[in-house]
Amino acid sequence: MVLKKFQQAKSKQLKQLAVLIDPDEYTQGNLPAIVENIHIGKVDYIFVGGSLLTKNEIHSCITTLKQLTHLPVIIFPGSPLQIDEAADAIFYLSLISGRNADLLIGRHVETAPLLHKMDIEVMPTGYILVDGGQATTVSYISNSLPIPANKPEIAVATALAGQLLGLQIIYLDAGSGAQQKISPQIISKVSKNIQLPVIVGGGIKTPQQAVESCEAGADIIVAGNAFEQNSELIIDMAQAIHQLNNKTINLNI
Ligand code: 1GP
Repeated sequence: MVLKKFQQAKSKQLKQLAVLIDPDEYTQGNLPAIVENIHIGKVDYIFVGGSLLTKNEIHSCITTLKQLTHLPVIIFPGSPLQIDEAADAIFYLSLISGRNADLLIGRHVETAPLLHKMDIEVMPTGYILVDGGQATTVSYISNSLPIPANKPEIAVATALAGQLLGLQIIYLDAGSGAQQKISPQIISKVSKNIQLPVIVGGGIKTPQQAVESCEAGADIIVAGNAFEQNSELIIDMAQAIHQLNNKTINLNI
């Protein structure tokens, strides 16, 4: 169970890395190379999806990934069209930073009967967009305002509401390709106030930024864009996170 893995790592204060694969960018031709670096780096998870996909490639992308790796493949769906039983799990996203009823309950009602019959782990997730310095595809497509970057108290209140509603994961996202990643201040305040695993993504481009986000309280770092230019960066980012984990393990001995 993927959620169990998130919870177990958090309980041991171990940080994890997920690589986000955009099915518009990867084909059967270039997936093996990125998966090779994912394996060399000992990455923990592969997320697949996007706010707007222009090609109908999600199924072939997921089935190719499942042939190439035993790592959990988790759908990060931008729309119900991205549901695919070939994946191990799906984030059942509620966009709790927004006030778009469709993304708070409408899509869930539409997809629940289908998901209920599928052999796929459904993970209730509070999805929180934070302003990353420019309009992103996700804020435009979701027709929702991100939380202002200088208002951590709103992010904390939103995450707490998600936890009280029974969601199991909080996903803080500045949006793919964000100019500015989410600040350590927001990550730290949110993670100190909730007990759920916290995923942080959007605009994380360097190992240092990943480490900074982990030190602030992120449990899982997700990055995608940066690896599209340079997939070897996966290895460096994973190593930086593993070094942080080694320090934690040594402290606990
Ligand atoms: C996934 O938005 C993140 O939630 C990924 O962002 O593509 O900027 O790494 P990047």
